[in-house]
Amino acid sequence: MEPNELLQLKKLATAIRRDVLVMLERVGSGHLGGSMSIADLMSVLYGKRLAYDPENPSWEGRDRVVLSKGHAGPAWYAALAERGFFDKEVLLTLNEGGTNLPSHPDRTKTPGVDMTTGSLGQGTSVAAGIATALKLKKNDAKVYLIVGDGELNEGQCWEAFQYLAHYRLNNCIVIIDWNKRQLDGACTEVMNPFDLEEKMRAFGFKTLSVNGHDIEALDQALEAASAVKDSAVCVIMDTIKGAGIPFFETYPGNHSVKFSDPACRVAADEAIAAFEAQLAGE
Ligand SMILES: Cc1ncc(C[n+]2csc(CCOP(=O)(O)OP(=O)(O)O)c2C)c(N)n1
Ligand SMILES: [Mg+2]
Repeated sequence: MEPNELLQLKKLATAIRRDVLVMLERVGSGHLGGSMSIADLMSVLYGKRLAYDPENPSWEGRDRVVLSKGHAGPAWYAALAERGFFDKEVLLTLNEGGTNLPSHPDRTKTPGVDMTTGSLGQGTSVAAGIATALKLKKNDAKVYLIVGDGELNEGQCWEAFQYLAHYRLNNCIVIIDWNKRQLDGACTEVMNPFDLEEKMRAFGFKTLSVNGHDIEALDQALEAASAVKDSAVCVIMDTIKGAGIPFFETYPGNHSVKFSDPACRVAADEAIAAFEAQLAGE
């Protein structure tokens, strides 16, 4: 990757992290950890890999994104705003009455949001349906399905994966955010997912593993995933819940942060200032 392209993608990831913090702190609480773990992915998708037109969000040729772990909506909204789907001021309406940015994505409300999600597991089935429809229509667009590791507790995911594998739907790239934590603890303690790569392979997928915070590696993994021809494909992203802000990486309540805790406000304000300085300095 050209150094300048890498720099631009890093800046986009930083802007997404900054925007998420500003949004969540303003509204007083929200899903910080799972938003931060996909910030670099959102940057690579919206800064490089996806075909889309912010002026025409329902353009038929667009790649589709299904954020099945819908509670990470703020990271998606930040990416969409940064890439011109709507004004950045709209971000400040997150979760307000009448907003177009509900805490969980709603395809009827937000330009660029292709599927309503939030009830974990369901996004996997609709992504499989979208991928099937695209194949039937001979539309070469891809579906990027983002699934949480805790979300995999939902049996529905495994039905959808079996379907994707059986029909060799290589146009649906399954991306698992392996941040090792779910709502109230470590995945291995709450409901052990065991070896995800081995498991997906046993389900008939071609699998790739990547550091989900290494932008260049992520881009390469998605490139390789796009080139898979004859089978379903899954990218397992090794990530950190709360990534990018050391305080929140280790904060036990990093799934849904309450900013009534003064320590969280201080950490968020310091991180926002640091991100602003980085963005201004480059
Ligand atoms: C069907 C369903 N059950 C429970 C919830 C509540 N819930 C929201 S997020 C979450 C944990 C998800 O963990 P994970 O998929 O690992 O998300 P991440 O770590 O990326 O935030 C749960 C149980 C939900 N949204 N949907
Ligand atoms: Mg998780």
